[in-house]
Formats: sequence, structure tokens, C-alpha cells
Amino acid sequence: MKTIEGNLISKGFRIALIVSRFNELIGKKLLDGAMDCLLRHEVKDDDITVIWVPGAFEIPLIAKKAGLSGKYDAVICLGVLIRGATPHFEYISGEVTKGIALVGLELNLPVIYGILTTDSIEQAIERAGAKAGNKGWNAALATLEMVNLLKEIN
Ligand code: DLZ
Repeated sequence: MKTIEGNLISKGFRIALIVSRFNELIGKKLLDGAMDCLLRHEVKDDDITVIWVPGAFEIPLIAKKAGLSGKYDAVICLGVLIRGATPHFEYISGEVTKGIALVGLELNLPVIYGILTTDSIEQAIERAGAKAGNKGWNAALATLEMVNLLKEIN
């Protein structure tokens, strides 16, 4: 039996992080978590590019642009969508989720989904460095594993 899996050795990886400015306070916490994970796995600060976009809806286009540039081994998408009183949340979260998945498939590149979709700001805070961990950290870890996994398969 042959098993293929990605390790977490990450020296030399070049990573783009795309972060939504909407709900910026929480987005910054996700970014802090992702940076902590990348740096502690020996990704160099100089090899990390952070790109801010106005809102989560803009993430897929910029993820595609970053991916197409050929400068990155992976793109991490970070943002926070909080349900409001109108159906806006459903429309935006559906499009963002589809868009991010599509970019990864089209470009054959790890494009990682680090978007919180929550019912309340409290739930978002819990997932951005409080009692439910930091989903930015988790997204970065998944990124390192995926870059290595693709290398293994190739
Ligand atoms: C408009 C909007 C709303 C209502 N909520 C959020 C949100 O919770 N999180 C987020 O990242 N962005 C939100 N936006 C902004 C949209 O993503 C987008 O930036 C604008 O509709 C402009 O295209």
C-alpha cells in the first residue's frame, strides 16, 4: 500500500494572504494567527505578502490575480462574514465560497478558505483567537500541508 500525505516542512514557501477589511478588527486577529503559524514553520517574513481587499466578496478575484502571477506557492483567504437582518449574508458567503473553490481548481494551486461565517460577532471573536482557537492559524497550517501534498503527488 502506498500512502501519500503532506508534511509541514515549509522552508522557502512563498505565500500570499488576502484579507478582507470588512470586520477588520477580527480579520487582523485571523491574520495574526496565520502569520504566527507560517513564521513558526520557517516561512520567511520576506516570502509572505499580505493583500487587503475591501470585503470578502472581492477576495476571489484578487486570489486569482495573485495565483496567476506565479509568485506564490499558495494563497490564503481570510475574512469574516457575520449574518445580518437581511439575506445579504447568504448571497455574499455563497459567492465567496464558490469563488475561492473555483480559483484553486482553475489554477491548480492551494487556495485556502479561512473565512469565518458566523451568526454573531461573539462567535467570530471566539474563532479569532479566543475560546475556539484561531481559524487563521488553522488555515495557514492547512496551506503548508497542501503545498507539500501537491509536491508529493507530483
Ligand atoms: C456589504 C457587506 C456586508 C453586509 N457584510 C460583509 C461582511 O460581513 N463581511 C465582509 O467581508 N464583507 C461584507 N460586505 C462587503 C462585501 O463583501 C463587498 O465588499 C461589498 O459588497 C462591495 O462589493
